[in-house]
Amino acid sequence: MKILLYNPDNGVTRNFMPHLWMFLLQALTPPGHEVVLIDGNAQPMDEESIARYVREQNVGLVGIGAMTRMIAKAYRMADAVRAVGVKVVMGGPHVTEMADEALGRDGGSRHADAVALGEADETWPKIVEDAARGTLKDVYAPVDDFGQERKPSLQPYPEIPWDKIKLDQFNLLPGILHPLLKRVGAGWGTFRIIPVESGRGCPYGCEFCTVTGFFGDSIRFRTNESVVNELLLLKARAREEGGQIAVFFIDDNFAINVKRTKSLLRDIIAANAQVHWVAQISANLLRDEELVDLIAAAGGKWIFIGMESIDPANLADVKKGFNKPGEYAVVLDRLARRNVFAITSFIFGMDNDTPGVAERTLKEIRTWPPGLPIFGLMTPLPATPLYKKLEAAGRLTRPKHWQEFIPFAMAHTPLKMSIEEAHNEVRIGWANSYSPEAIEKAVDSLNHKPLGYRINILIARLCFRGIYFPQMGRLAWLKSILENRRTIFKLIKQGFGRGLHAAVPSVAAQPVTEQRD
Ligand code: B12
Ligand code: SF4
Repeated sequence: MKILLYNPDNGVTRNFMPHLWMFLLQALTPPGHEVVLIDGNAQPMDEESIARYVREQNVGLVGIGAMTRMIAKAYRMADAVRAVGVKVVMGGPHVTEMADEALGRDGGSRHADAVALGEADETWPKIVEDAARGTLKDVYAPVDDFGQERKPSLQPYPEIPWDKIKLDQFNLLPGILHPLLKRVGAGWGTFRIIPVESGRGCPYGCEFCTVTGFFGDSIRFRTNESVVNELLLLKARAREEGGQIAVFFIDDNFAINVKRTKSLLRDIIAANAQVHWVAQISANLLRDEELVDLIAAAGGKWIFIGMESIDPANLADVKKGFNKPGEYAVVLDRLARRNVFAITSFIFGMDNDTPGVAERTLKEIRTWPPGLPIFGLMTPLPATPLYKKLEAAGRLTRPKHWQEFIPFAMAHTPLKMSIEEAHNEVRIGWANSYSPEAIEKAVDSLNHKPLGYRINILIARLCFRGIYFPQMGRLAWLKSILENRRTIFKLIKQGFGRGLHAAVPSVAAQPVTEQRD
């Protein structure tokens, strides 16, 4: 049977990274079936084209995964596939919580023939076999023989054949840059960011987050060996195809067990398996100097920190009181001293926020080493404690906001400001952090740092501005490049001064050595 695994585009930005679930399920598919992956962010498709594709390619089963914000598109694509008589199974965080919606049991129309609840590592082979036999069931739940929920241990973990998988659709380097990159030299034919997980689960239970409910509060880890082998495979692939690979450790809290993280990082270093990587780590875990040393030595370049707010009352309100705004600056300095950048994520529209919250936050941010601040709105995702609280209080203004997804739009009214005011605060946050002046200031303030480090933040800022300001397509990119030409030319000038080869950081092909001031 030919199986298509499809992830819809998010309609706003092009994701910079493919989705892990597809590669994982592909690796877990029983032998005898062919699996094709299409990520809508890399290969945009509409209803007509997916229907045509499954007919022409004789696809026997389509698996669709989606987050809440892509679910409306996912349903439309599923409807188109089912209309040509091909079975659809859906999985992922949204349909796990809203299975009745996907199956048309809530009074709406049916979109999926089957739904895979929760983690599907163990149910997927069964789904494929049932589909091949024509005995697909409505619901597949990860349970043991006694009907108790069973979470995959991640030991053993399937080997994802990164050396063989077709990754053509996931090259981040636009064709327009190829001639320039050829001048830079070998090793820049492709640039891919690959998702890798080292563990699952988070015990913290922040009120707005799906993770504790979905993956559970006990953490499961892969063995160090299996993670290291995966990195070595990726590194070898980058070398073979004359390209660059960076890794996104998608664990929700990569250092949740500091002792284990340190041992993994030591093993990465010992095996010379360093590639440049990004990981999410909460600020409270970055107090440990040795951990941060190891992060830098093992290839860590960007750490995503869910700061959420600089107001302790807001943090306590959403059960994230373990974040201490008073120590944010120290943590960021600790990373910056090792040339590790921080992606600092904030949420506006929290219940203690008042107009002016963006400026108050920006004022703090300006005192920190430059990084990548990002701003979002408090969003009640289905089945989270936040959703339940707001629903019980009658505060949801768009209870089924995902059915008509609007980017950067609230679905409830915060207590101390209006919805419009909250939207405005987010606009102020982005406009002030990603204006050409702000980008120039950030790059200039790093004049004492290596050129590669400054190029890194320039490219990252140009990419990240696309999360909020529409930046799809060549014209939008060209506009952004023109607006930032002063900063770009400054760096190019310095680069040619030193020789461009020396200036452009190689991402994967060389061992990463710790850079200190
Ligand atoms: C990496 C990541 C991203 C990446 C993008 C996704 C990517 N390319 O990988 C980035 C950083 C861009 C991102 C952004 C956002 N993310 Co995000 N992200 C994640 C993260 C950390 C890891 C995803 C992952 O790979 N997990 C590991 C895999 C193995 O798990 P999985 O995807 O759930 O798949 C398993 C099952 O769900 C199931 N399954 C999944 N799909 C399918 C399909 C089929 C057919 C079947 C059978 C089974 C199946 O099988 C898999 C194996 O068990 C998750 C949290 C998490 N731990 O999952 C949040 C998460 C998915 N993100 C979330 C959110 C909210 C966002 C944002 C909206 C945040 C924001 N406010 O801006 C944005 C928007 C994304 C967009 N561009 O539209 C939420 C989604 C909740 C929801 N109900 O939708 C999550 C769960 C985190 C959270 N705090 O709650 N994200
Ligand atoms: S926000 Fe981060 S720390 Fe909080 S529960 Fe979710 S994954 Fe855990």
